[in-house]
Amino acid sequence: MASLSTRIVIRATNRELDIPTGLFINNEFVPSADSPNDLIHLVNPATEETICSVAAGSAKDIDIAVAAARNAFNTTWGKNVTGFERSKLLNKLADLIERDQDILAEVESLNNGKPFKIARDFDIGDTIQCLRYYAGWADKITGQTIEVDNKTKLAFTRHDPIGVCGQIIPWNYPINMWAWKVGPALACGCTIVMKPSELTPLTALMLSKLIAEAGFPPGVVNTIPSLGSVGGAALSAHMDVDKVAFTGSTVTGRKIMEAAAKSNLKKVSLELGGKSPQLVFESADLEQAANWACLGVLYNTGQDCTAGSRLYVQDTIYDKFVSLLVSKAKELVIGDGFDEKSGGGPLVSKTQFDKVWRYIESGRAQGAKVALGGQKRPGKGFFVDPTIFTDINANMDIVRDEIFGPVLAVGRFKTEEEGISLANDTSYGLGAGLHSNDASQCMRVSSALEAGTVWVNQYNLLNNNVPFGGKKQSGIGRELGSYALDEYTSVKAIHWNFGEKLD
Ligand code: TXE
Repeated sequence: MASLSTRIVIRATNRELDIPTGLFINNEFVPSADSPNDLIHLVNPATEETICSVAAGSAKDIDIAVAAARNAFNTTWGKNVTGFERSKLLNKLADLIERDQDILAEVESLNNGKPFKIARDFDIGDTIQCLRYYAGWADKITGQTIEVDNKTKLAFTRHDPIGVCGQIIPWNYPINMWAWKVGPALACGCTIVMKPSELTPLTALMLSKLIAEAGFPPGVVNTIPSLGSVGGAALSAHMDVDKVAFTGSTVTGRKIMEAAAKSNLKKVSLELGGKSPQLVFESADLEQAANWACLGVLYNTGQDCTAGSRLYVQDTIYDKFVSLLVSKAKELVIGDGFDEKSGGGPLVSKTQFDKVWRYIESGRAQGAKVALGGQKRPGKGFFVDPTIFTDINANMDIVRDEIFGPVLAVGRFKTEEEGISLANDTSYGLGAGLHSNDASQCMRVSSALEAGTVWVNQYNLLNNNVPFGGKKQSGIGRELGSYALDEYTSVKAIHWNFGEKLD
């Protein structure tokens, strides 16, 4: 039977840690109710060694967790807790994460592969800010007072917490995605059943422990590590879940929406894949544009939903820009996350590694030219070096599909119209970027690009107070900023008659 915690050793830092490995329900770690022997085995993507195993929750465990969340919603949380209290607890949680920042970053790096320092300073640094940002909102969730037909009537709205939320998160930013979902849900007074990715559940389990330590009542946040086809599917189809929030692939997003439609029509928000374009115009600061373009596609080793994986360069500067880009991309060291020199880690899994290689091979087979990388490394670990393709055309798989690795397809355009049309030639609409020193051009092009986020003279930076989400097949709904609060509240209109009599 699965144990409820395990000791792991982080060799790089000589740290020994007891990590929870059970299901987290009602503020306690418990075994699966009906499949206690089912385990998920976790692998360190830098070494391919086993880290440990965690419980694999079943559909029945999801039922139990949803019942706990419903009970908390109806008793200690939901409309029974003040905004001040929610704010205090969210701030306390942020403080505890800050206290444990190094430990969490080590485990994130071990499980996901990303560099420890990036996990600590950016992923977890942003998480702390995100929770504090939503702590600030918790006591400011208000409706409107609306004048209606005559002086004897008034209408007002309340923004009620939507209820029990299923939250299904991926493996590329395990802690950030946790915070983006937990922060606004708790600020609004919702309760949660969280299903972390089966590849990277460790930090979600550690954060669950901090939920209890912060003093959230039992059942407010429950965590069920589980396979997507089991726990994720059960949450999406559950009749007593009021909302499901998802980040992951477009294929899975479709399944979730279908399950929601076929069950109780729960509210759905989806943050899905992308094939985000960047345009480099001749007036751009080329040095800067190359820096941002590299960050855009290589950050997190390309495992980024907004990865700027298609780059279109104006033909007058094409040759100069491509050689600049290649020389900058070469500088990035992809290596073990605990190696100080690593700017990027391995891909998260063998599956992801094989997928990225299939695309690199298809790029070659379909006639693109390799300007950088494209060679397999010897040895252990799911490492892929930055790879840049040129001489692309619109039908190539590397131009159409989300690869989710450090692979860039570079094309060229003559006119602004052609650049915009190439950029928008995709079924996705998550991110887009443009680099230009012509202000009117920046305004024209940013409004013409079909994406939920457009970066001008930068790429891939997000802020907790700015909304994020996709158009087209990149998703539905918005996370971050005040917009995320709409995803976790339901508006009730109250019509109040204080004078009109019916004859
Ligand atoms: O994603 P999945 P995978 C893209 C990226 C990547 C590809 C495949 O291109 O290569 O997706 O990755 C849960 N019902 N993105 O297979 O399956 C699953 O357990 C409910 C982009 O890992 O979408 C995990 O918790 N849930 C993306 C989560 O969905 C289900 C981030 C994501 O896994 C489920 C990750 C089901 N039927 C991958 N099946 C982004 N937008 O950032 C799986 N899950």
